Formats: sequence, structure tokens, C-alpha cells
Amino acid sequence: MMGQWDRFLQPYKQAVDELKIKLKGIRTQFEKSNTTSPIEFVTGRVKPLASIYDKTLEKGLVFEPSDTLAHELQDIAGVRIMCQFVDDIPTVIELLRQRNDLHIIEEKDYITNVKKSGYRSYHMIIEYPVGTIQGEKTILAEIQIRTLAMNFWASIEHSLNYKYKGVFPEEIKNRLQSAAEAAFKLDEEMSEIREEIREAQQYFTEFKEASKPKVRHEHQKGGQESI
Ligand code: 0O2
Ligand code: 0O2
Repeated sequence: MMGQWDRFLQPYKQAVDELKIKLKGIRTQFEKSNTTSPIEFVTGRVKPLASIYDKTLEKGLVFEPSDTLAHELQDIAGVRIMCQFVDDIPTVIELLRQRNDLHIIEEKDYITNVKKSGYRSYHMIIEYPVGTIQGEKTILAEIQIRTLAMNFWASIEHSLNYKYKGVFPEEIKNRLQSAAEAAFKLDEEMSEIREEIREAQQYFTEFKEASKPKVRHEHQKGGQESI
């Protein structure tokens, strides 16, 4: 039984690993071209079995590896892209729309349409082909795109949710909602001074680059290495 789950989840694990590498690659390309990256960092996970189990209870599904489950739970494979600024998000969305190694089937904009909890993020459900020894298998995956401030809020709300098992006391609920607004206010403030921040970060990167010791490739006969 365990083996069945392992087999079922393997392509999802493969997909998460591949997507993380590809998305981190975007960041590296921006860095190499000395342009600030719209992607700050990327994380990913395969939904733990316990969470899959909870979701099947919630949705009234049978808890067993099946095509139905693969179809109904669209976030078994999940990657999360964190951005410094709110307006990096449309840039990342565009980069993803242009790719032909994944196929976007749904987009949910919880930034414009804030959830009742106060949650903000941009979600995409994608079809992603994974090469397996039995041939190509297309799986569904969820990509969440959010700012650092949205991520901060979501991670804290998530732990509180766990503590209160989803039933928040009214006061906590209200405080979380206003904290979400405060986080968004911070995002807006940062956007306004974005150019200033960008220039400083650019200057900082160039400074770091310039102060790196130069590596000499010429062979230096007998002499001392000079830097
Ligand atoms: P680096 O060198 O820090 O970029 P893996 O263990 O390889 O399967 P991964 O990616 O290491 O998975 O772990 P995970 O949990 O998916 O992602 C965590 C990554 O996010 C780590 O980077 C953290 O350093 C990075 N991270 C978390 N918070 C922040 C943050 O606030 N700012 C930045 N810039 N990065 C953050 P890596 O990938 O281990 O390598
Ligand atoms: P995990 O792995 O714990 O993050 P549903 O399937 O009904 O829950 P839907 O519409 O299919 O909802 O999915 P939705 O709401 O687009 O996205 C679900 C995921 O978004 C959640 O995954 C969270 O990661 C995140 N999310 C959505 N709303 C909130 C919120 O109010 N607070 C926080 N912290 N995160 C939220 P799961 O399923 O919770 O799994």
C-alpha cells in the first residue's frame, strides 16, 4: 500500500524538483545579465500524505491513489515563487505564459480578489509532462506567486490555522485581516520607492563584483601569484 503511494507520488516529486531547478534558473539568468531578478526565491513541496488524506475527507473522495485523486487535488505538486515587489508578479506571470514546457490551465488572482481571510497570492494550475520509464506522464501542479510580505502573512496565518484547526476566534480573525492589509500597504510603499531600492541593489551587486579577487588563468612560471 505504501509502495502504491510512493509510485503514485513519484512523478509529482520529479515535477517539483524540475520546476524548482527551472525557476531558479530564471533567477540565475537575470543575475548573470546583471539585471535584478523578478524572482527572489523559489520553494516547493509534494503535499504530505496526511494533508492529502485531510483533503480527501473534505472533498468526500476515496483515499487511494487514482486518476480521480490526481484530477481533483490540483496541488499535490506545489511550487511557490517569491517576489520582492508586487509588480514583479505580472513579469513572472508573463515569463510563465511564454514557456512551452508547461501548460497553464487555470489562473486565480487572489491579489485583486483578496480572500476573506486576507490571503493574497496569484495561483496557476499547470499541466506538466514528466518523463517516466513507462513513457510521458502529464501531471497537474500548482504555482503560487506572491511577494515576500504576502508570504510572511500566509506562513503565519498558516501556523495559526494549524493551532486553531481552522476555527479562529473572532478577534484573531479580525487582527489577521488587518495584518494582511498592513502587509499590502507595505508592499505598496515599497513599490513607490522601488526605483530607489533597485538602484541601491544594483550598486551593491556591482560593488561586490568589483571587489572580488580576479582569477588569473595565465601560467605564471615560478613566480608568485599576483592578484
Ligand atoms: P540558496 O542558496 O539559499 O538559494 P531542496 O532541499 O534542494 O529540495 P530547497 O530549494 O533547498 O530544496 O529548499 P526549499 O525549502 O524548497 O527552499 C528554501 C530556499 O528558499 C532556500 O534556498 C532558502 O535559502 C530560500 N529562502 C527562504 N527564505 C528566503 C528569503 O527570505 N530570501 C531568500 N533570498 N531566500 C529565501 P536554497 O534553494 O536552499 O539555496
Ligand atoms: P497547503 O499544502 O497546506 O498549502 P480548496 O481546494 O477548496 O482548498 P482551491 O480553490 O482549490 O481551494 O484552492 P486555492 O484556495 O486556490 O488554493 C489553495 C492553497 O492556497 C492552499 O493550499 C494554501 O496553500 C493557499 N491558501 C489559500 N487560502 C489561504 C489562506 O487563507 N491562508 C493561507 N495561509 N493559505 C491559503 P492548502 O490546500 O491549504 O494546502
